[in-house]
Amino acid sequence: MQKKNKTLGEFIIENQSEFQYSTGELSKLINAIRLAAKVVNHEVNKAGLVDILGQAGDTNIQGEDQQKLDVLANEKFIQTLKNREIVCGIASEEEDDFISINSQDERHQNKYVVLIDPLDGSSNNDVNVSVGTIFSVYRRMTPVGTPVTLEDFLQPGKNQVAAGYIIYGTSTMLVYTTGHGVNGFTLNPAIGTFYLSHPNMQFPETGKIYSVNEGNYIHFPQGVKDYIKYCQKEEGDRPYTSRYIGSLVSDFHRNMIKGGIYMYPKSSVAEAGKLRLLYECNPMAFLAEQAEGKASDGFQRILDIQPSELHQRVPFFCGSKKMVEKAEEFMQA
Ligand code: P6P
Repeated sequence: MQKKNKTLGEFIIENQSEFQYSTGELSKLINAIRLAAKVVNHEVNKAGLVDILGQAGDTNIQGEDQQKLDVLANEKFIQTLKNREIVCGIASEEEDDFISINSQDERHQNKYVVLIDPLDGSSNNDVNVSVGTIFSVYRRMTPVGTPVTLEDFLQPGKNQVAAGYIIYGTSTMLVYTTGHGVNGFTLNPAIGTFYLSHPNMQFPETGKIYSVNEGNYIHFPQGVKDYIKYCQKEEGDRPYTSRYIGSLVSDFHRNMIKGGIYMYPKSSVAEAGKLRLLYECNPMAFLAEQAEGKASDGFQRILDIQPSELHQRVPFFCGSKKMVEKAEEFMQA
């Protein structure tokens, strides 16, 4: 068990050898994310004080109104990652296409691609509810020395080499994995340092919280309706508690600590659900499995899905292993 109060920097150095292909690249990559997280955190925390709330007057490829903080978070993460000589490409929820980053010497020597949802749950910005950044890291598939291609981004989630989120909540935390468990770091804003506060985070095997937007109930498949009624039935350790913040990172984080299941199913009005496979479901699924939890689309493991499009959506069931398995039983009945 890792000693608490270690700084993120110390932790990265001590665990450097665990990162495949490591030649100090993990440090640069996570340090880039750490820096961007502190910049975005500063903006999110003062958002109520300056004219940065509300619409940026544009919409993203999802057709969603871009919040000003979305745009700022997107710009900060892209710029910070660009400045490191290890990222050859970035895909973002806020960018229609992927961004190719040529190494300064134009020799395309950078080895990693990063996919981000720069500010997930951003519709909560104006009402002071927690939001988060989600990131996913792969080693490129195409040869080093050539420009990055779409193939480098359309990898199944099981190929991820690192993934995590920053949650801008009552405290700001960076939670990530490189395939050796999940560790949470809390920011001390007074000195701008992240400290290891939640070593070896794990989902309880089961729980009593279910997170789903029940406003969509009438549109859900019958299996989802039946599972929700199962959660609400007075029997054994049920009824469960319903908790849904409308911010995936916040619901996921609470359920990982307390035990629970998060669901964003497909419906008659959203044939593939709402969440995006590449920069929401895959990183959260990697974290879930590394934390002894489970993540599926109701039928197959999220991390096994072969992506076909950059912004494709998938149904998402994620959390305590036994709760996801029970939901799958109802989906597959
Ligand atoms: P709905 C935020 O836009 C998000 O992607 C997740 O963070 C959140 O869980 C979900 O969508 C909320 O969607 O349709 O329930 O408002």
